[in-house]
Amino acid sequence: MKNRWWKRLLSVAVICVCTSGLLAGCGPFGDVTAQPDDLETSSDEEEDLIVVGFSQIGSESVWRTANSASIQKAFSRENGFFLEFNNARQKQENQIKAIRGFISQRVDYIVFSPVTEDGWETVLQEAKDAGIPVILVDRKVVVEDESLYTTWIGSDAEGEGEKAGIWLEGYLEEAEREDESINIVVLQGTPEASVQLGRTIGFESVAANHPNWRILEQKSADFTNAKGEEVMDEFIKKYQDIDVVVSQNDDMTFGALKALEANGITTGVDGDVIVVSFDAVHEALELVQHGIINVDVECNPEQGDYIVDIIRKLENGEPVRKENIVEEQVFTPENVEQYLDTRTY
Ligand code: GZL
Repeated sequence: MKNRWWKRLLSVAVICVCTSGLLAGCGPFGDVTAQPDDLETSSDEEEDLIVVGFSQIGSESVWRTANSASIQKAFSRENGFFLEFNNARQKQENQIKAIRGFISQRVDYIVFSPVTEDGWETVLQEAKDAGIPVILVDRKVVVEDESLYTTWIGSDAEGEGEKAGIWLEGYLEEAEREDESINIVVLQGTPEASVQLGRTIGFESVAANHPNWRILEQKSADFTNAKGEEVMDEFIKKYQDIDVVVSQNDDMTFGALKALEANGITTGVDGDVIVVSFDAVHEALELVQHGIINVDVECNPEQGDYIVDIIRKLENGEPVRKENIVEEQVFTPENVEQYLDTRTY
């Protein structure tokens, strides 16, 4: 285990600067938080803490909050880590500034979830030149030189989109509506986010097999509740006959349900409109249980332990896969009951 006393000292010094910034408001580049009691003098075991700089996209959704909780729980001092956590508030420039801050602090690892796919080459090259491994989590980047990051852990977004389409195929068949003209609107996540593109491509790949499925419009509601309500209201005013709402995360679904209800439109198992959602956070699964949401395709936010396992392997000089997909499932009113009490988010 590399002796990290000088990094620890520097990190504490930087924390002092950022914390003083925090005392006067947010840190220099988004919200910077460090582990509690970081100002204690370092002792032997502390000198061996693995210093991780984490740039989180923001706090736009229930899923993101669960993802952040998973990271902060996994990268604890008890587990041998010193975590510096930055919330970029949905801005790529804040993520880039945070990563540059981690480079100047010479952290041991940089871990981040890229808000969108493009625009990372320069800062990732800087991290590579500094000899700091970069681990991607949740969303992906598009770079020519894939050596700019060590590995990626996350969900198969395209597979999630396909699962939604396959579920809809089965549902319509069972309802003997497989030959009916089906009007679909799609609430998309953040433009150019890998997960939004993946879910879109995946669902479209299934829809392409059904000439009677008409995707009336796909529009970004940026993964938020408020925008979901706003865009759904627009769809309702624009299209007279919507049969299916595909919403690429539960927060947008919550907003869409408000707009539908405000217009007297019912949803779910016995409703006017079929609702297909993604993420499967607890609050949404309760709506699946009550038949308000027809199906929820899980996107597992609990990636902290996966990343810790990968860092342990890297610390021991063991090889790691370039891509690591987390386990996920699909929830419907028929199967959700058995999971509700045991899920942690
Ligand atoms: C999915 C993740 C998405 C979630 C949203 O991997 O990037 O971002 O589906 C979150 O809830 O905002």
